[in-house]
Amino acid sequence: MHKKIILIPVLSIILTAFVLADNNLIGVNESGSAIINADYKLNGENYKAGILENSLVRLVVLPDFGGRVIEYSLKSNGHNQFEPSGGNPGLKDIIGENGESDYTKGNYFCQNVYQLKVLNAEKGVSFLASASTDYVKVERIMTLDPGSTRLNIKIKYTNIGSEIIEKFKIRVHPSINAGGNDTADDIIVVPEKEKIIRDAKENDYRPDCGWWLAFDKKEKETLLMTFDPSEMDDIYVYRPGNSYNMEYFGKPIDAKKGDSVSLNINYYILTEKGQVERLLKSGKINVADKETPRIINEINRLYDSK
Ligand SMILES: [Ca+2]
Repeated sequence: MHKKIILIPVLSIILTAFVLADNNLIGVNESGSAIINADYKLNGENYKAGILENSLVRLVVLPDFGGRVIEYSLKSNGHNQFEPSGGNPGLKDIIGENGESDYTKGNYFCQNVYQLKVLNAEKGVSFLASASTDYVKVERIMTLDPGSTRLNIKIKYTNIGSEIIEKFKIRVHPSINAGGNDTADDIIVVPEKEKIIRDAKENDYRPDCGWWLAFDKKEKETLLMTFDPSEMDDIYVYRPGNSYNMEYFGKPIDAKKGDSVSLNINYYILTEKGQVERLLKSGKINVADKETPRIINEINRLYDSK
């Protein structure tokens, strides 16, 4: 008898969610929801969007616009940590139809149409965005964990043509604005083992510490990215003024048919003093031992600054 009483409210919640989503809701569980073909307006244009949500964050992917992640926002205040406007918005793959990474040449995946589907994630909610040419297949899996702001992204590029592709590598280009609007308040912190770098300007940086972050001084919000340094070749900041990129490159290989390159990264949106410290001390992130206390003190000081 008790089981029936418990089931009724659960069912009504699921049915309500279906109605609200106009029948486009194709995945829902206790961790969150996944919607495809939602209407989405960006800079005056209409798009079809995929939307992943959990209790804390919302992720919006535009399959027809290069599979871009155009929104990674906190639900509490709507602050989108990716920059959705400008000439090359959101997070996207910079790889050409022949597998090249030079953006000045060729036809780019980030300008083309992706397929988007909902995956059955072990936990959380998950999308796969994919696109192919005759030469290259791009796959990007994006997952939100239950009850966490963590966004996990697994990217794989595969040579599906008959020719060898030289210096085949992952290149991900996110246009970033920590804390939502106003990039003037953002500090980009990049750690390197041998020289500790703060408030990064345009440059290449060694990826040897496995993390970097952008911090909005006014909103007290941090966008932290973590990665495995052994998978990463280069991290790069470009900061012309109104928006900035924190771009990254995987290790290059000379890829023959069937060879793949891949990269696994995590983003976190952190809003409280001490959260960066806890993550850095959790042992999942490599930092130079001698510098760890100094890095943590400096990050905590950012939260205390006016
Ligand atoms: Ca900002």
